[in-house]
Amino acid sequence: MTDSAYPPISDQLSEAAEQSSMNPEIPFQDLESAREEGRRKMDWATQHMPILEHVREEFVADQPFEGERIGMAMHVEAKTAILVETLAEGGAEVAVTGCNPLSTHDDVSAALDAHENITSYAKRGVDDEAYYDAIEAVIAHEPTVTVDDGMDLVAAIHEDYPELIDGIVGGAEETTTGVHRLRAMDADGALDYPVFAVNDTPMKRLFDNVHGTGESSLASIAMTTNLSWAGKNVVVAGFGYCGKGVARKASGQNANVIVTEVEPRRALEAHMEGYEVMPMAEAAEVGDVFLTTTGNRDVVVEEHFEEMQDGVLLANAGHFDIEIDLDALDDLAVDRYEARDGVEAYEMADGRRLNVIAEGRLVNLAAPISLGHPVEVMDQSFGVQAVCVREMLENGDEYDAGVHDVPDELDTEIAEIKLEAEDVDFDSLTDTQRDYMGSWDHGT
Ligand code: RBV
Repeated sequence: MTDSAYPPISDQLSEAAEQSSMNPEIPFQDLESAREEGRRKMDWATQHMPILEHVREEFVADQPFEGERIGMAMHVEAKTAILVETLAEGGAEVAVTGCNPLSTHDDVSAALDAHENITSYAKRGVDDEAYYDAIEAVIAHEPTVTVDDGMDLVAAIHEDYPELIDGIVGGAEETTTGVHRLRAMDADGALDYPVFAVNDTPMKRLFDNVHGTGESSLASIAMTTNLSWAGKNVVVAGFGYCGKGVARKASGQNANVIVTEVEPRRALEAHMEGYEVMPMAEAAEVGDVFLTTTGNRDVVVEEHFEEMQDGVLLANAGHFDIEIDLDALDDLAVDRYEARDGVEAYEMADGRRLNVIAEGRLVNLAAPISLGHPVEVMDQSFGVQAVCVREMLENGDEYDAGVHDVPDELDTEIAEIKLEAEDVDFDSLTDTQRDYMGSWDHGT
């Protein structure tokens, strides 16, 4: 192991507990009760994760990860914890930390850290320095496989620990932003080991990005504000898979959905779906809620804040907190205060209040009451992650450095496990049909 002094969550919580009689804000009086609560959350999640249960049974029997070290940076909460345990029970030593300073559940992190093959460094509310110290602590385990959500682990290894790359078989990336960063890195010739683009599989994107982001973002905003969607003008920035999900679910909650886009075919698609499409400069004047899903920076900026109505809600569902220009908003504000848990009101000179939810960070995970995507969709995404790690370790030689699509048969395997668990039967091609689909010499 390379050097890292950053302590695992158990040490951090034990120290916090010692001080808890002085600080009533510390939620867990002792490490043991934190672990029990974390385990309770995981027990609930696992009841609704038949795919990981299936994969776990296979891994326990086959021990495909014996002797491997898996480094992970993901949202450390109950569902992710089931993935982490599944990999550990397949024989790996796993070191894990968060991929967002606000998405960790400390109790779950503590429960994971109790496992003999797992070290968890994830802690909620860390500053930038501690966030990166924890990433380094994971890297200090010298992983042979990395699993990222957002690519911070891959980036830190390439920038600061390139000597470890020879020992890394490969990696897997969970999210759109991470895959985007990886592809940019690959195009620059700077990515030195193979990484699977888990995000881009049908089993991830068509469910997690669409339904997961749609449901959990809207639920988090509703619970954080106690406000209704019905009759609101909801501005969805970006009509990618996440934006489509948010738009569809908001529409289902009786909101009037406005979409902003920069890509002509997506703008047209949104228009043909029946949403209003307009530039953000116009949407700013009429929106009640603004939800960014673009993955790009500076989507809602000063000129937009100046036009917004009193009381608007601003939230981001993209991976990083760069979509809403909070520095500019802060500069415009004459006052700032916490209007509710997870809601920061910025008061303008003319008295208008613009309310930012979860500090402009990934709202479905970073608001105080957020729980991330629903369990069922994460079961699918993490099922794909699990078989990708297996594939990388079984057939790593077949993958050159760079970004790789997940082999379709792995994605199909996960779909079949899920359909069987749901007791959904479906058809298969006859031989004649298969021949027909594979031939070109038939016409009218
Ligand atoms: N995501 N994870 C959760 N563990 O509760 N919820 C969402 C969870 C993932 C999702 O797959 C998405 O691609 C990514 O978070 C964005 O960081």
